[in-house]
Amino acid sequence: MNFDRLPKFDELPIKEGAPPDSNWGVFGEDDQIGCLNFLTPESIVEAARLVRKGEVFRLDLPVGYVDPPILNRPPVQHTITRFPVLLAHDDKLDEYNTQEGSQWDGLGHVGHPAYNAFYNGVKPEEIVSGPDGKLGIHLWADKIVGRGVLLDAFKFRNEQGRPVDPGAPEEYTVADLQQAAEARGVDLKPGDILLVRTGWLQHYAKASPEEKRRTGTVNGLRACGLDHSREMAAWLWDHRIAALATDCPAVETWPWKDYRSEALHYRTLALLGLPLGELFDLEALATDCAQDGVYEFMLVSAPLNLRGGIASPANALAIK
Ligand code: UVW
Repeated sequence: MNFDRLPKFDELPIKEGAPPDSNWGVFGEDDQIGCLNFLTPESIVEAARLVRKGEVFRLDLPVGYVDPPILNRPPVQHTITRFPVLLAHDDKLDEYNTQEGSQWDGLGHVGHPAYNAFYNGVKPEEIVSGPDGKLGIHLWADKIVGRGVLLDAFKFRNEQGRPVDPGAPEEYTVADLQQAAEARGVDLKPGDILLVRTGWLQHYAKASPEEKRRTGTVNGLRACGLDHSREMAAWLWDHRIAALATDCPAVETWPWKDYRSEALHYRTLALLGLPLGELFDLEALATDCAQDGVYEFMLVSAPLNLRGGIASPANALAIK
């Protein structure tokens, strides 16, 4: 597919009856993987060339690190069970929510309330567990491999003398991201898996137990993030970003300004089919990028092969 021929954001939608600012139909009537279509065999081969020093960065937090998990999700219970006959053990995870920590939001996670639909017009009743479930996370099981790029927006804003308070719903704009890229000589390319460090996770690491308890609740959570503007959606689409992940809880700020129509979740997951990664651990990677001045790497993520699944632990590695 020649991505240059795809419509620009201002030319969307291309399909009659599709919502404004949606790319529904661009990757096909029945497409279910959205912007992951930007990842091609050629881009995977290119990404492999970015492995130069043999360093591997795990991008997910340990399971159970965010304690309690945010947005009232239950904490996972891990027990080790003893095998009856052999000297052997198994694991048992109870109450495991695939979004308890570092995670991908699948395209069945959030739909657009104004259209009562998910990406590409999928209806809520089509999102079901099992192989017939539309937009299931299993469709990504072998898809997320490509060139990762880190923008350390938190560091950039600090250096600018315009620090962001990660524990408040303060926004990063398109201009912040664009300038953070330019400051480090990063050129975005079609098919990039874009990682944005917002500073939220290093803030959370220093929080008191009381603050962490408050952070776990829907009403108590306060977090910085990307702004939810039309301009942001346009910038992501026109750069042909394949997936976007950050170190904050919702990619965009929390609480959202408008739960009815304006959230970045609606603009990306529902209207563009752009996967969102949340609570990615970008700390060690950001330190390394600052040291060697290289902000690109191979990124490999193998989501759960859960048929009809809604989301997945990130299971992500950046390899330099
Ligand atoms: C919701 O948007 C409800 O959750 P998350 O921020 O985990 O995607």
